[in-house]
Amino acid sequence: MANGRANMVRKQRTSNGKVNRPLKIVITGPFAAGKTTLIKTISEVAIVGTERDVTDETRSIKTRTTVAMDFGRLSFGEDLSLFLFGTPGQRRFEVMWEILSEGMIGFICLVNAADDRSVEEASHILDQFRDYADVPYVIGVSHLDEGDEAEGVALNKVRQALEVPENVEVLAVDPREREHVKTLMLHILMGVLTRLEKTPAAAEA
Ligand SMILES: Nc1nc2c(ncn2[C@@H]2O[C@H](COP(=O)(O)OP(=O)(O)O)[C@@H](O)[C@H]2O)c(=O)[nH]1
Ligand SMILES: [Mg+2]
Repeated sequence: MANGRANMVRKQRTSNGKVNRPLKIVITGPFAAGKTTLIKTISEVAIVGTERDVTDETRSIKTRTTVAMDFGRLSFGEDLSLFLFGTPGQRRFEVMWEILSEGMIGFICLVNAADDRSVEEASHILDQFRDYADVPYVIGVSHLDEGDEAEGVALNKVRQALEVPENVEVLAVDPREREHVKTLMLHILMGVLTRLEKTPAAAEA
């Protein structure tokens, strides 16, 4: 395990000699928020997932769920790639959250705006992830097409419910739409790059 992880985050040397490493971004959020869909939409490699049939009462919501993680990759130019790790949403798989958060340089928390329980659960997940590491994050609000509120109202409700600080973005996203997901990725990337510039030592670590 230790070895596998070391390989996963090992530094890459690019053709111009610059040392470079893949940046790990975690996609978290409650059950059925759209995490697996988001990674499938944007990943350049076939997603490596661990979905299994749902066996409990949530079966009516969807029939497959992530039990360990989803993995995908997204590159920007030659020098920059993001490794995307999607977490399971259900609390009984919570042990995976901390493992997946190790070494992350940012995270996205997705929340289903059409479901109050999802917003409640996101609040708990967000607290956990803020605890794991002090890294930039953005909130992606999904299922806006299913609610009856105006987008601005729904986004504000989520911001308040999750007590999101003013400097953190709460963005609308349909995880099925490539352009939406790309925009979300650019926002988290900007947050990460801004943070790295402010703390150059962290970039060398
Ligand atoms: N209508 C609608 N469906 C969505 C949206 N986001 C995700 N879904 C659907 O919700 C279901 C659950 O998504 P999934 O990616 O499995 O959720 P996960 O548990 O967070 O991995 C899938 O059928 C998605 O297509 C959205 O913004 N609008
Ligand atoms: Mg999933």
